[in-house]
Amino acid sequence: ARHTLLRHEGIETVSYATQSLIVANGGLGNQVSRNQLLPVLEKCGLVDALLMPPNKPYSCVRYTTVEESKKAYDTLNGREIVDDLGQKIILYLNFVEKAQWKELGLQALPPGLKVIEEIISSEDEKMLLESVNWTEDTDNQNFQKSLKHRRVKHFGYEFHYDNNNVDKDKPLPGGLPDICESILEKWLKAGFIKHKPDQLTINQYEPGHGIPAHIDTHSAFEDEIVSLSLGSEIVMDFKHPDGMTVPVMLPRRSLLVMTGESRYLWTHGITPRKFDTVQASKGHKSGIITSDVEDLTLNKRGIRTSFTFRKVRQTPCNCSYPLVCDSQMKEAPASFPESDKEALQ
Ligand code: AKG
Repeated sequence: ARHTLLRHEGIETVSYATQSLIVANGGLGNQVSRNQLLPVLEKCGLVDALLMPPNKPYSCVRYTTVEESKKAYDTLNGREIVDDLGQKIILYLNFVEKAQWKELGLQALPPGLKVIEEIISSEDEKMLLESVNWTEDTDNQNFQKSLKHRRVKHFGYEFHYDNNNVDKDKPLPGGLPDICESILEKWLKAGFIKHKPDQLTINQYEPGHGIPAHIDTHSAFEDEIVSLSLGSEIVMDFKHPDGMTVPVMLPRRSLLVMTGESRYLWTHGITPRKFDTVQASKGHKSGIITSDVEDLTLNKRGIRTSFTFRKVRQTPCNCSYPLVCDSQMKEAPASFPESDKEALQ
């Protein structure tokens, strides 16, 4: 374990006892949560800090005294624990000079992005979830498909994953479900949304499911795209073309509103996995998952159903992001990744 850490992560372990230990295999990236690891470590002494970096298979613990960290090394090195998936893993410990982790810069939500919490009541949530009939067959007017990593259903217009667009001349009969009407009216009146949507995609994600990172085709939909999270919270990743990723918690019953830069320039996607890395102290409140490694843990995903509302665009897009705008480019960009196209063939 010592050599692997050194080689891949640039972590220097030392052969003498210090207050701090690297706990290999005891990381969020290994499905070991803070709630699980901390009590194990605390049996050996007072823990001053436990740093759990996102997606890494190790963590770093600092005890208040060297005696305590020595005790942890003697009792826990080579010890078996059970991870959050019920699998046995063996911890390997090594002393390090300092428990530290290079913090990423301060993060902010992508410009134009908002998460409005508690936008609907639990009763409305139940009603909306019960209104989705997943058993209808595909002859039905409202197109439904099982993609590789989720189930989808379209209303108003069918979204074609092969060309990432809608057939504007062929609206689906029936429009949006009646049940959405009063909810959308309320949001318009309250100023949460600016346009009345005419297209709805319902996605259902089991734990382990996801959606590839994508930008909704500019020429297909107007600026404002909103998504209602039902049934369970999830972390959605927003990526800037420069490579910066901002993970954002979408709580159950919240509305994600993407406008401007966040709608046109940043991709959004959900990584297919069973656990999300979340802020330990915040509960499941919305917003950025920061890189505060002293405050991260794992959250088991549940079944999430999202209602994504959009307004079909009738004129070419003239946004300020021509490099990613299919209306302003000679060749159409491939905005939805191959994996979804394949799943539909
Ligand atoms: C899509 O259907 O294109 C989405 O991005 C869905 C987003 C969501 O599940 O909230």
